[in-house]
Amino acid sequence: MRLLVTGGAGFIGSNFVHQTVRDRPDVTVTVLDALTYAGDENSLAPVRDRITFQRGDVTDSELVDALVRDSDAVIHFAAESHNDNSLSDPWPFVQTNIVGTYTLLEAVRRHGTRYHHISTDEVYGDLELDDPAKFTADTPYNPSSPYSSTKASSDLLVRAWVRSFGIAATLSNCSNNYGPYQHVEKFIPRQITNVIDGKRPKLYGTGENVRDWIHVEDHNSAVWEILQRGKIGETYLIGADGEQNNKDVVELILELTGQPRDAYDLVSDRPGHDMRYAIDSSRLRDELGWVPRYEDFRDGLADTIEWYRANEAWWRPQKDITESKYVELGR
Ligand code: NAD
Ligand code: TDX
Repeated sequence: MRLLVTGGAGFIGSNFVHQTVRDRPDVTVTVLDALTYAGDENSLAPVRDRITFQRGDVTDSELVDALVRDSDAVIHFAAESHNDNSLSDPWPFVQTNIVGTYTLLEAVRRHGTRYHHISTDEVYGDLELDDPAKFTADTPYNPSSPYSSTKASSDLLVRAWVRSFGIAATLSNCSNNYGPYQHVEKFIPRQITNVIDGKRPKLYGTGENVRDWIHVEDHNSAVWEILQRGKIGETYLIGADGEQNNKDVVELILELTGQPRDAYDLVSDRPGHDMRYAIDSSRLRDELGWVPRYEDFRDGLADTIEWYRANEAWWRPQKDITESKYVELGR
């Protein structure tokens, strides 16, 4: 199989490429990535001689057409992915997340290529802390931020292209990922690298907000199940029953790094901050038999902390510039 992976130099995409090269020698991987501030070719260094890397933009229709023509399937990870950035400047989110998806869909339609769309649970909005409900594929879309609204828009384009043009697409909406190669702007790597630097973790608001954590390897194993055995047109929610509030996550990072559990700062809240996400992944488990491997968050987090300690050369160039953006935001 010839697989085109967009956003393969980002966090989840690079882990997907590593996993694919490691476990599926019959698959030929081409990565299309614009190498924005969030993309790093070094994330692909361990597999660089086993893949083809094409630097380019998913909104470049000529380039996308040529790459899709030569592929059997496309996994579309590329996106602007950080909520805080989308509040400061929404335009790149509209361009990459909406126009980029449109560009891929049109190429897939022309060439009859199998397409899998990577999306997020944030399209469903948020839940109250005491709500027993979890998100399912039938939960109405209700995105809160410029980021999540552009992801929601891209999902709706995919659904319309399936129904109107009959493209062979599946969608997945996953909860918060953690693991190696995640940019230091994101919550868990930001706090781990703060502690490594002798700085205090920063919790938005009161730290009560809940995220449903999943290890990136589990997200990617689910994507492979869906690509191979998912029903065309179907949406699968990916989650590993990993609900934790932000305060508990920070306290665990402090404990695992030998710091006092209260050595963090509360900082100003993110505008429009979603309170809670929670995924019901029973369709994926029941229909496709998927099970997560990383069931112990504490162990997965400890491994991730070790990875950031061992790979300072990978994240160090991004750290100061990222923190200076947060200083401007007062967070
Ligand atoms: P990331 O920001 O780490 O990586 C995004 C990658 O896309 C980068 O390599 C970047 O260079 C590339 N890119 C950005 N704009 C591009 C463009 N116009 N053309 C080509 N490449 C471009 O993001 P991530 O966390 O790995 O997220 C990957 C996907 O998974 C996104 O679609 C995101 O919405 C989705 N998702 C992420 C999470 C999470 O917790 N991180 C959870 C659910 C879904
Ligand atoms: O310094 C911080 N302190 C803090 O308390 C940062 C960076 C974040 N937070 C909070 C905000 C959220 O409640 O931690 C939680 C996680 O924040 P992010 O890592 O920014 O993730 P989130 O906004 O939940 O979105 C993530 O999950 C869904 C990804 O970034 C998205 O791409 C994905 O779609």
